[in-house]
Amino acid sequence: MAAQQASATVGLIGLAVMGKNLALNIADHGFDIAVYNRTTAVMQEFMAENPSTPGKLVGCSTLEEFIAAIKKPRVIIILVKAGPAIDAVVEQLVAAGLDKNDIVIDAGNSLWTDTIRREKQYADRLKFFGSGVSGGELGARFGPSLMPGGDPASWQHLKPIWEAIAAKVDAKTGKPLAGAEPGHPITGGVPCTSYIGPNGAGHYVKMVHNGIEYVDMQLIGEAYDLLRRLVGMEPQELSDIFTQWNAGDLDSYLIEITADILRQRDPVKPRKYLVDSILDAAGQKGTGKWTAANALDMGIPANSIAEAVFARCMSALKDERVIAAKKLSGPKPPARKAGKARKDLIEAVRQALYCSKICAYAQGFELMREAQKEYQWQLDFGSIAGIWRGGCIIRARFLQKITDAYTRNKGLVNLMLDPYFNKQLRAGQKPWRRVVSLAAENGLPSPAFMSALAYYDGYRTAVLPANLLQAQRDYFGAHTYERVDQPRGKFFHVDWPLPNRPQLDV
Ligand code: NBP
Repeated sequence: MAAQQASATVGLIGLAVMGKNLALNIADHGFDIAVYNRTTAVMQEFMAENPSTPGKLVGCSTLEEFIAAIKKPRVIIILVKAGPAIDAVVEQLVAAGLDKNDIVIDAGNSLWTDTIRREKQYADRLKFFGSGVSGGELGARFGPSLMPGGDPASWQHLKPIWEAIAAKVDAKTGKPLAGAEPGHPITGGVPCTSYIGPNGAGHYVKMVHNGIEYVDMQLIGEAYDLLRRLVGMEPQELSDIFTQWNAGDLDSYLIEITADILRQRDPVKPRKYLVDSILDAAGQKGTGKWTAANALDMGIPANSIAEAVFARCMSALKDERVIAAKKLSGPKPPARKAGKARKDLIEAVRQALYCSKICAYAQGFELMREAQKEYQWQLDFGSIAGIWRGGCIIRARFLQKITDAYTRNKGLVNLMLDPYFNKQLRAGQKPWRRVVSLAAENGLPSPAFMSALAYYDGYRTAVLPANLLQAQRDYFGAHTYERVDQPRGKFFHVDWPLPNRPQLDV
């Protein structure tokens, strides 16, 4: 179907998993949409597979045709592989005749600093805008969580489309509204999108979302492992436990799919559970690493986010671990638990998971708080938690509690200081400590549980041993120290007693 005239409200480039599903979501909401893909056959197949949609699909074989098919000012969504492909597409769009008032939205997982750079770089040729999109294939199709960042005037053009296609939550309960089907989208409810801030703010918030997602997944993995090896549970029993947990405070998409996964039989060996046939070597695409690296750059302790990335790195050392398992000693496997001991331990793991989750989110929100200072953004943390309530991978009942916390106190310094979360941590910390102790005693790796507890204890400790560390730095490198009895920012040095100290810079 070739484009004849400018009839489409919006255009989309890149018809891989995300692009084709987002295009259908947009069309389901009645927007006519022009679509283009570098490999024309992909576009043709997409058009053939979707002969009739509520909004018209306009398949375009060339970028010139594509541009001509969209009404001005053009709103063009790019969903191609993040990185140099974005620049390549933008340059091609300009060459094909894009107007300087046209709005180009990079909806991929781009590094936020690239978005900041691109907005400046293309400023005299087009209006570059960045938006995080979360929820994978199904989210894109039936309602993703959308994190738009860029020029507020450009947002006004994108807003009607983004609000229409985003996931929706119930206005009162904050629960995601389900039941969308092809051609029948959800129209009521509160959309899981709102303007995040200028330039790279949307992509930054999406990156932190992914960093938190890494910890959420790692924590669930550790809970599974502890229940299996400390308590002695099998996948079907574990599935039932996760189903129970999903009815309480831990109610979330990731807990729900974990319950499903654990009851799945192996299609090749049906007597086994599939989880036992899957190799324990995790992949990663980089957004968790970006979050951890940014935390290091900004000096923000996001240790659980970093540990979740390292845990995937450790898992990837499969061959080394198999050899080391035979050579490095550790405690014997614990005895299987029964009766009350078993029930208590399962509940303790649940509490440890909830407390650790609070710490992981506290770290993510601290990061965003620091980033907004660095980039002069004014982020609305309650609204960001609100956007994540539906459509995205970390959607959870818990996020409503975060929105409530920032509604109570917009200037909340750390999530753990909010009365609700403070109370949860107070109530859960005894079993949490017990679980971490048992993991250490029994040689079971639980880096996310352990680092979350270290974060909690570090944050609530008024005097850390950094006094000794500063003395060491002054001793070997004359790096100076501040005194407890003097104002901050005043630095001292002492001539330490040993002669011929090497002058090192650490
Ligand atoms: P991919 O990231 O796999 O990219 C494939 C698409 O990019 C195809 O349409 C391909 O065209 C196009 N492309 C490439 Br590769 N290089 C190009 C170039 N130089 N010029 C023009 N087009 C080019 O697609 P995806 O998985 O749908 O993801 C799209 C974006 O959304 C990514 O940034 C991804 O990180 C992000 N994201 C993905 C998910 C997910 O669940 N997959 C979730 C959230 C966000 P071709 O057909 O001609 O090769």
